[in-house]
Amino acid sequence: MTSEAQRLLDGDRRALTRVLTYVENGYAEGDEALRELFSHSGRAHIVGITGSTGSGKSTLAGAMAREYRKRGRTVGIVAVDPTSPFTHGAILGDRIRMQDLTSDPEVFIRSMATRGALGGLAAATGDVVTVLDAAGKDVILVETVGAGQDEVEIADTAHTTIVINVPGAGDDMQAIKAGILEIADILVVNKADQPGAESVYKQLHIYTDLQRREGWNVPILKTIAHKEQGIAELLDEVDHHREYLAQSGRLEEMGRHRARRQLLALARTMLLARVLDGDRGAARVEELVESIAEREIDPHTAAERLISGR
Ligand SMILES: Nc1nc2c(ncn2[C@@H]2O[C@H](COP(=O)(O)OP(=O)(O)OP(=O)(O)O)[C@@H](O)[C@H]2O)c(=O)[nH]1
Ligand SMILES: [Mg+2]
Repeated sequence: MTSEAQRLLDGDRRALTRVLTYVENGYAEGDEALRELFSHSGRAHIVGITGSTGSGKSTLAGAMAREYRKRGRTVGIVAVDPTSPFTHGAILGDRIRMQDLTSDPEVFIRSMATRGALGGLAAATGDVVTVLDAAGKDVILVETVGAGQDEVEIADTAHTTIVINVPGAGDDMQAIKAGILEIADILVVNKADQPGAESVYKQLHIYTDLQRREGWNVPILKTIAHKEQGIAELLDEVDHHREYLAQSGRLEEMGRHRARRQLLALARTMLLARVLDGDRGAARVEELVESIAEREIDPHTAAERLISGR
């Protein structure tokens, strides 16, 4: 084992910071660390927190982390910054909101400002989670903005997905429209101190009554994140969900599902990289593109030739 991975396992925070940087940037040192750390991961409970911009994801994550610490559990927080990595104020804001947490050695906060060099958002996030898991964090909170594909991918990584709703987002419940509610294991109405919260709460009840899911009834909780209200109940529901996953066999099933997805995604990337390797590969692609465009060959046959090297 490299000394860096060993230091991380021994609880060295600076080693953890460095390994995360390697992993996020897709450096070879990151791949090496991931290989070594993988067998040490798989213990953490991974919680996805998603919701629209400004719905209070970071505030809620901070409040949850404080409550977890009261319960003696260690925490990792991964904030995946939305669209514009350089101009967005989220990271600075998060620092201020979570300042008291940063002095706690048992809490580790990582804001990801950039998309991973290798496989886009989800791949890098999954690897960052694996590293924090191996570093011994009991709970890992992953914050993503509910804007499209990303939070669905997060639902694939998280054991428990919390979807935040807030009052004042219009009557028509954007989350319902966007289909984000379907990935929720727990629904939260944050900003319950604001007018309209009760109406959002009622709409969510109607929605979940219609949705009835096998084995798990999606709870709906009200929180006031910046006042740390409703947080203990939320943690209880996360624990409750974890128990449900373990007892129903879903936890094991999720592990297999994730393993299959990772294996196939990596194999696909590696195979393609091999086929496209070097100038010859690129030239061969251009030749085949030309042949398809000229209708001399169909795409299916062309792909077979590309792969078999004929
Ligand atoms: N009134 C009220 N304000 C809240 C509550 N929770 C969070 N806020 C405030 O809402 C604002 C946005 O909170 P954030 O935690 O940054 O929201 P976010 O979802 O992480 O935002 P992005 O990361 O930018 O998408 C901050 O000013 C918070 O203080 C709440 O329960 N009630
Ligand atoms: Mg945030």
